[in-house]
Amino acid sequence: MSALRIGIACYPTYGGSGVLATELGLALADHGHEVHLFSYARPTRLAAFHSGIQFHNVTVSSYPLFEYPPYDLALSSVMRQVMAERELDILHVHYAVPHSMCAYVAREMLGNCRTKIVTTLHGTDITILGRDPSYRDVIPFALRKSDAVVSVSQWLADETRAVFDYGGKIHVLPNFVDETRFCPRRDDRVRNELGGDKHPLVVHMSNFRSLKRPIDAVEAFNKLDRKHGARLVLVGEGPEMTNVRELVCRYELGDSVLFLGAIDAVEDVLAAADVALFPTESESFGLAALEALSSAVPVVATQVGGLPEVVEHGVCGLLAPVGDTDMLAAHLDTLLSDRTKIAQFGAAGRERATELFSLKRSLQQHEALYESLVGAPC
Ligand code: GMT
Repeated sequence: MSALRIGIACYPTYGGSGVLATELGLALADHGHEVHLFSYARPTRLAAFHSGIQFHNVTVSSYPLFEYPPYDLALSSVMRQVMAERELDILHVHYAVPHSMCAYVAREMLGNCRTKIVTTLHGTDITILGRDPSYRDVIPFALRKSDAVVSVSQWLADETRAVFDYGGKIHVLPNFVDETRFCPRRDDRVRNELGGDKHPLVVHMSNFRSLKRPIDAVEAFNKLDRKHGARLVLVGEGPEMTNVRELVCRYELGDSVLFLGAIDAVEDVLAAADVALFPTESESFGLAALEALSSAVPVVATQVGGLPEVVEHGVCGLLAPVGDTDMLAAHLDTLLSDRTKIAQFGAAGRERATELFSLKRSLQQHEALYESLVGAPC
């Protein structure tokens, strides 16, 4: 396809939507497209200079009247400027609130519809904000004004229809993984450092919000009753961490739980693990679960949201109802008791990740979508 001029708006922080948007931008730039990234800070994954990507930092002026400085207006203005100067073909916004509405306002200000707007829904922009009276009318309005709406799972597409009574087309373009980064471990250095030469390793990786139910990770792990001498490796930081520490103390699990905090090289830790554990309450997709599969690590998770689209129960992981820590513990036990099963599930997960959720496949899907929109009548 011919090179396009593509704008991408996202949140810059550690959340999966910002990571995916940035990785997509990098892949599009590597493929010869001109990419413009909009955010209020440089996304963490855009650390290095890339000649194909320009970063437009959105700054919000303060003013004595502003109790809430209007980021949305500042973003719309920057979008409009770049749309006009570079004649963007596509403006792809990630996470509906407020990015989708900003894209619409920017295009209205410009007064022509050359730039096609794509809105990708990531999860809580629908499941939480979509039900919030402050936002529930504006989100479907912005979706109807988008030229294409994308959801990261079939479940989220169905949920969007249910929440908004939205009848437009929703393209399902799942999360993707860089399978060269998240790959099976090549040596045991990190695994040995974590004690994996003596103890099976169960890893839980999240932002430790209550939604991720990290407490259930500790509860389920405790129910193993030290049977396998396993270690629970906790990766990430967040508001529930104090409660997690307290529970670890109460169960006297201090010698079996490792707190790694928020680290960049999560791929090394994931690949070192025997099992990855995600007891989450709600998940539109579950990028971390996909990264575990790509690392050939079986997943024990909750049967919720889009997770069953990622983790095939009984093939590359085992699922349990939300809050059922007995069943989560039983699943951990099943896997930790059988190294052959761990290897089989791991291989199946790696195959699933590389076949269905590769960066290359997602790039093709996005390019095909953009191509279908460019030049289309308004
Ligand atoms: O919706 C959120 O909580 C934030 C969002 C993010 O920015 O990380 O997470 C969602 O988007 C990810 C990327 O598409 C998905 O993998 C996560 O499952 C999803 N989180 C939830 O649905 C809770």
